[in-house]
Amino acid sequence: MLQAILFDVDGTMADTERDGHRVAFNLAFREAGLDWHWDVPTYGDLLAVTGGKERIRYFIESWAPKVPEVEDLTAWIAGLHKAKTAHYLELLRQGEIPLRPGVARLIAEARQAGVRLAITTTTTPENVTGLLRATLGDDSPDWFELIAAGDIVPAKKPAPDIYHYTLEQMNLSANETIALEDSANGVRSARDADVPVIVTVNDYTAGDDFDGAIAVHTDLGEPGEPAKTLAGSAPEHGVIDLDYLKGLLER
Ligand code: XBP
Ligand code: MG
Repeated sequence: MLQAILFDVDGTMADTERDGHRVAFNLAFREAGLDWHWDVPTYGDLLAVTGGKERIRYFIESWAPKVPEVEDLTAWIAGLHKAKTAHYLELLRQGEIPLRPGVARLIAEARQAGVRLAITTTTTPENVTGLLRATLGDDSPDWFELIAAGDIVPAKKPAPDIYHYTLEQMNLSANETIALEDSANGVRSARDADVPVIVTVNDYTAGDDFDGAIAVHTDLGEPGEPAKTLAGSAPEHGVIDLDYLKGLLER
C-alpha cells in the first residue's frame, strides 16, 4: 500500500543540472580566478560523480586542471562550493529553473490524498528549499515531511544511505514507498535500499542503464501532454498519477 512518494530533486523535479548547477559552478570558478570551465558535454561526464564537492575533487584528480597552491584542499573545495551554492540560489530566485511536467500536479494530488512526501537528494539542503520556494511558493518546503539532502549521510548516491535514512526517519518499509529518480546513480541508490523506483529521463540521463527500475518514462505527463513510456507499464492517458503508482506497488 502506497504511503509515501520520495522525490529526487536534480533532473527529476527540475532540469537543474545543465542550466543551474553547471552555470553556478562556472560562475564560482570565474569569481575565484580559476580558468576552469565546464561546458555542457564535460558536465555530462562529471555527473558520474554525485555531490558538488565530490565532483570538484574528482575534476581536480582526474582532469588535472591548474589549482592554486592551498594548504587545505578540502577546505578550499568547501569554500568554492559555498560560492557555487550562492550562485545557484540566485539563479533559482531569478526563476530560471521551472519544475518538470507533472511534478506540481503529482505533489498536489498526493497532498490531497494524504500520501506522505519526502525529498531524497544528494544536493545541498538550501538548494532544495530554494527550488521549492521559487516554483511552488514560500510554504511548500513544509509540504514535505522530510528533506533528506546533502551531507546528512556519509555516502551519497549511488550508495543507498539516503534512502535508508529516509525510511528510518519516516518509520516506513521500503515497499510502502515509491521513489522518483532520473539517473542510474539514483536508481541504484533506491534499489539497494529495496525502494521501488520509477524513472523520468532527461537529456543527460537518457542513455543510462536503469536496470532495476519498475518503469521508465520521458516525464510525469500532464493531461493533454502525455508522457511516453520507455520501459515497464504505461499509465492511462500518459499521465503518472497516484492510481498508477499504487498499481505498480500492487503488482
Ligand atoms: C544531484 C547531484 C548534485 C548536484 C549538485 O544528484 O549530483 O551534486 O549536481 O548539488 P541526484 P551540490 O539528483 O542523484 O541527487 O553542488 O549541492 O552537491
Ligand atoms: Mg537526480
